[in-house]
Amino acid sequence: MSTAHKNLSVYNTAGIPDVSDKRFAIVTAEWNEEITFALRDGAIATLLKNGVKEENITLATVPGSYELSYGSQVFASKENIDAVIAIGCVIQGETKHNDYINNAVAQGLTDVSLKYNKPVIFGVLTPNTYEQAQDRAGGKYGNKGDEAAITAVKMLGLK
Ligand code: DLZ
Repeated sequence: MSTAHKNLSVYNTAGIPDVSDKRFAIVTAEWNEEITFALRDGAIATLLKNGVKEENITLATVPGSYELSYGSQVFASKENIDAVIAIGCVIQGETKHNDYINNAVAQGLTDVSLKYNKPVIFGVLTPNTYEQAQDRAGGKYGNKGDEAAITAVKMLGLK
């Protein structure tokens, strides 16, 4: 998890590729939507700031983070999508649900990325508390949506 030593909205601008013709899908989980929609806003703003055209950003939602893998696969499998950003927020509760969801999503997104040979970015917060989520959704540690978006942009530079 990020700390005071790593603001999620600060990134190295060296070597950012031209993504003016690239098409992105952002798949956002509705659980903890005050957090996830703030992450999505950050991701959109960062894509636009780095030259992505608004019409080249497709938005979709899924009910919860567990559904991000399938939701991402729907878009990664499309020829007209170059990269997918999966956004969610799984907060630790009284049970171990967070471990199961986080592990499944991390593995699922990796599988989709390798299967379709496209960047599929893990824009999922995994905090212990709601306050920690707020800190990383535009709060004192920046916005993980920004980090996810610039990661997608930079990964396209590898292709
Ligand atoms: C069930 C559940 C719980 C307890 N917590 C979260 C959470 O913190 N964040 C999140 O994105 N989703 C949560 N979910 C919902 C699951 O991701 C999933 O949508 C349901 O288990 C249905 O498959």
